[in-house]
Order: sequence, then C-alpha cells, then structure tokens
Amino acid sequence: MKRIVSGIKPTGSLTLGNYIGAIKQFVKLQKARENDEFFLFIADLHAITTRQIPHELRKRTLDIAAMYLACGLDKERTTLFIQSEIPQHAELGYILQSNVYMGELERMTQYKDKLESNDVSISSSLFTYPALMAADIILYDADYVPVGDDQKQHLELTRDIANRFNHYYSDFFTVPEPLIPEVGARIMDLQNPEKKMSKSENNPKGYITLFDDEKTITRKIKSAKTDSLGIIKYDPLEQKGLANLINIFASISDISINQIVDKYKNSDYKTFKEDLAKTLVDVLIPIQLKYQEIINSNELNEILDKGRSIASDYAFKKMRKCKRKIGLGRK
Ligand code: ATP
Ligand code: LTN
Repeated sequence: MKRIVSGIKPTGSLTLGNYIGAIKQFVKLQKARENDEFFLFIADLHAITTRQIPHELRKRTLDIAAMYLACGLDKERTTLFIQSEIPQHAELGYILQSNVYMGELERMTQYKDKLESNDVSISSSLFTYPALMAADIILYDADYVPVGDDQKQHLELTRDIANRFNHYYSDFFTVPEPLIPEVGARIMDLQNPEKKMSKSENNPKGYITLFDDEKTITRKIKSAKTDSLGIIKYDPLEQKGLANLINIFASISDISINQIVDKYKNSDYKTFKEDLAKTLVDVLIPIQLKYQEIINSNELNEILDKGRSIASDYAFKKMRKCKRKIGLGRK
C-alpha cells in the first residue's frame, strides 16, 4: 500500500489550472489505485504567507474542500483535512527549517518570482515556505505527491531535506516522489501565455475559475490570446496561446494532443474556441451543481472532522518519534 499526499492553498478561487494540473490528476489516481491511501489537505498555513482577509480565508478553505469533493474525490477513501487543524505541520516545519540552507531557499523560483514582482512585501514565512511544504509531505511518509509542474522544484527540495535528515539521524522519513501529469502540468494565463494561470492573479480575463458561469467561460475562451497565423497545429514555441488552449482541450476531454490537432487541423480558431468553450461548460457546470449540494449540507464538516482525526493520529505518533530521534524533550 502506498500513501499519496497533496495540498492546495486557499488563496483565491480554484482555477482551471488547479483542476487540470492537480485535482483531476488526484481523482484519476484514486480511481486507478484502489489499494492506496489518499491524504489531501487545504494548506491554509501556506495561504497566510501573503496577507489574507480572515473571513474570506475561512470561507475559501471550506469552498475548496467542497470543490474537491464535487470534482469526484471519493470521500470514503480520502483523508480530507485542514492543515492548521494539525499542529504537527508547523512543528515539523520549524524542525525542517534547521535542515535546509538559506542558499537552497534562495534558489526557489516561486520565491524569486515573488521577489521580482515588487508588489508584495515578502514575509519571512514566504521564504521558509518550502520547509513547511516538506513537513506537510514527510509528516505522513508520503510515497507520491501529485502536483503541477510549478511544484517540481519544491518536491526536489523536499527529497533533499528528507534524505539529509535520514542521513544524519538514520532512516526515518519516506522520501517522496512527485507525480506530474504529462499533459496539462502547466496551464498558462489566457491573456499572457508566458505566465502560468494563477488564482491570485489580478486580471480575471487570464484565468477561468471553477465557479465561472457558461457566459463567462465562453467569453474568456473567445478572448484568449492566440496569434495571426490562423493554422491549427501544436507549436508551444511559435503559437504559445494556441498550444495552451490545445493542452486545455486535450486534458479536459482526456484525449491526446494529436487527436485534437487532427480534428481541427482544417478548421479555424473561432470554431475551435467555440467547441473548447462548450466542452469546458459541459465539464464545469455539473461540478458546480455538485458543489452547491455539498456546501449546503452538513456532510462537509463530518468529512473534515473524520479527516482531522485520522491525520492527527498519524501526525502525533510520527512527531513523538521524530522529537525523540532528534533529542528534543526528556524522552
Ligand atoms: P497561487 O496562484 O495563489 O500562487 P497556485 O494555484 O499556484 O496558487 P496551489 O493552490 O497551492 O497554488 O496549487 C495547487 C495545485 O495546483 C498544485 O499542485 C499546483 O502545482 C497546481 N497548479 C497551480 N496552477 C497551475 C497551472 N496553471 N497549471 C497546472 N497546475 C497548476
Ligand atoms: N506549495 C504548493 C501547495 C502545497 C503542497 C503541499 C502541494 C503546500 N503543501 C504539499 C503538495 C504537497 C503550491 O504553492 N502550489
């Protein structure tokens, strides 16, 4: 039996990028791996590395949990919980800060991008964030971590930290492996295909949220940036915007990029975009209906209570052993 662990930050409305890069993959894995265990948490401690409005943060935390279930997560087979409800994440995060070097943290591109953007003041927790992320993963001895491409570097650092700890204190943590989808690991912004689609982005035309209605989805796809070549082929270098839309189309309908190109090679951008918008609507609207059902029921709280209890049990035992190993406390 393997344990699969992943997390998602409640920093904004879930986007199509989160859905394709992470959620859909998680649900697919769960269907394919019947004997494995799945832990999924809402990373609210990570969200506060940038300023959040308290009541919005709390609402989004529940929204994301409900949305995950609406996307097809099997509630019986998932330990779904909220990160801050398990204090051992922060505790191990602190310990791992002592096992990661400044130079390693300085090399993280997510941090460097934030530094360059100049518009946010950088908190010290934004800098040490990868230590907490490593803690989220190795606390549960995760074997696999399904994430989008942007998290690859953090996963590599997590492996380094786990190996370093195991080497110094003797084997203790499982060294996790990332699972990154072949198609759809990096969905780009619809207006600026050089940038990844992000939920904390300012221009809403660049991203589709899982809450967008039919009209909004159609409008955003229609106005997505393409090029003036007018030829439908997959060329991520010369036709970045179109390649991104082809990626979205292939991932959302579970067919290959070649099949999409084959189908539309004699068509035009307008028809292609109309069909893509329709496919997205057909996938997203039923998810939204399911979300409404879940968010208006008591079930969500029960699922999160159960998740907290299972995760807490595991985390408590692991941390007791971890502190003993390091020499913290009396015994
Ligand atoms: P923010 O935009 O606020 O930085 P985020 O959406 O990048 O947040 P998370 O919510 O923590 O960050 O991401 C959850 C998961 O979604 C991660 O596995 C991440 O790799 C994946 N993901 C995020 N954006 C994309 C994208 N544009 N394409 C593919 N996967 C993505
Ligand atoms: N850092 C991730 C979110 C995240 C995560 C995790 C993903 C926090 N902890 C543990 C996988 C496993 C992000 O910014 N997307």
